[in-house]
Amino acid sequence: MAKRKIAILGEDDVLRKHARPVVKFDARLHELLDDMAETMYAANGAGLAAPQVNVLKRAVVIDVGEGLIELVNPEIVEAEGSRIGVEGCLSVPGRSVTVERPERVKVRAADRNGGPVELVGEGMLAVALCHEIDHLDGVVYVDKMIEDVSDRYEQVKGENRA
Ligand code: GNR
Ligand code: NI
Repeated sequence: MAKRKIAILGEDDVLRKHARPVVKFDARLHELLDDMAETMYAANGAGLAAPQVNVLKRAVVIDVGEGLIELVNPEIVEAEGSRIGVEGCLSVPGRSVTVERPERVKVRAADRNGGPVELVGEGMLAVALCHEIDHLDGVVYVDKMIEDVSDRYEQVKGENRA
């Protein structure tokens, strides 16, 4: 396992690109997922998407305090409700902004071996799922900003897991 460098908005175009579906569930993918988890935990993050480590593949890791979740080719298939919360992003250091997200989402994905995964997330997990899946489409949370609250909040990262 190795920690990888996190891409920064404004410095790395990779954060604005569309990531490609994973087709090979091989050792290279497993190494990527292992490295993403290590990088996320080292940065105290609640999630990380592959484009944030310069890899344009549809893979994300999440840990909102309930254990590690790995999702490959994730898709939101249902969303309901709405909440406005403060978010931060490891690729946008020092900023905190409020964003509207669904209260509950259902996601279909593959696990690291290509097996089917279905998962329902509420609250902070729903936020993290939406935030990470947005990264796969070149969308960064500041695009959805309602209000910049950087002056009022320390940057929200994993320590602020709900
Ligand atoms: O560490 C992170 N914390 C966080 C807090 C509120 C909403 C979303 C997040 S995700 C973020 C890590 C990150 O940038 N993932 O892409
Ligand atoms: Ni992010």
